[in-house]
Amino acid sequence: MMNMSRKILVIGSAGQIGSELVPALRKKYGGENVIATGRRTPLPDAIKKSGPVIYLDALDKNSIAKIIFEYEIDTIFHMASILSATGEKIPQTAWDINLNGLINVLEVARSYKIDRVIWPSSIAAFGPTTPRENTPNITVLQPTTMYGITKVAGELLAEYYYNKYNLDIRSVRLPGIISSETLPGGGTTDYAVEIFYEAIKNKQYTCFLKEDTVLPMLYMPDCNKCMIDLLEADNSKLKRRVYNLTGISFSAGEIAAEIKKHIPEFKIEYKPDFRQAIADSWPKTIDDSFAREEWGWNPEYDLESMTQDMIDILSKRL
Ligand code: AKB
Repeated sequence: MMNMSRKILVIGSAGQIGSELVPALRKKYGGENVIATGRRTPLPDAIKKSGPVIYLDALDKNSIAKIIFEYEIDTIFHMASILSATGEKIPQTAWDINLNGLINVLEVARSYKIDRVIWPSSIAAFGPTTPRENTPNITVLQPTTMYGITKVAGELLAEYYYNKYNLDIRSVRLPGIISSETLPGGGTTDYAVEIFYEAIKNKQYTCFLKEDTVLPMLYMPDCNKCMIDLLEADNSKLKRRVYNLTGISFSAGEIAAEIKKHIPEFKIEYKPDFRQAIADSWPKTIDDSFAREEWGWNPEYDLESMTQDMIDILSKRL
């Protein structure tokens, strides 16, 4: 049964996912019941106008506790994170924000008896020693990026807090997210969003990954669906805290070809940079059968329908 009376705190509401997750949650649970927070990046107007907005630094445990107390929060989405490419430039900061932020949330959540915490892991938890095709849920986790290291440690913390303190924390290893509202920042899969903006504005894109680089991706409407389905999943059906998850796997060349069907003049060139090595250490395709079996995960978009939707939305806006 869906709990419609949640009081939800979203940490990291200005990010690529947060900026679309907050409106989706407000639509479902009511504007006043979803508290959007940010730290530095301004929040979109739509979020400012549709419900409460507060400053929050996840590194400050007391201010998390204050919001939980004042707003009687029972559910937390902890979305604030430094992504893979930025993480390689500032690894110590990535560790600090990603892991100290998470443990603060977990500590406050357990002491305030929070009903549920959702925290995304990533395909970055995998590394070069992981099988790259149809990567299983239970497999080798030896990432070579600081971002990936924080995700593996975070996954272990999630299991630890669940087993030791009975804190109901749930996680998915998100692939690259493709979205039209907010540009991603500092990730390796960002090319799959930038390519649409550049194709529409300039009819040309220089890709920082090689043409045949295949990565798993997910379109934002499916990502929102995933977050809400995971939140509402019946705990008795969940046999683990962390799930593999995927939408569509394609290469840089394949998405470029799909865009060309809509914008025939579109030209792409490939100039791989340091992010190529990160992409090469991640899976190409993911086995998400546990998510499908245990909480009914079933994405809607394929490469064709996602491309069509992105081009429709961005052509109107740009
Ligand atoms: C990144 O590219 O760093 C992220 C991710 C796959 O977690 N989008």
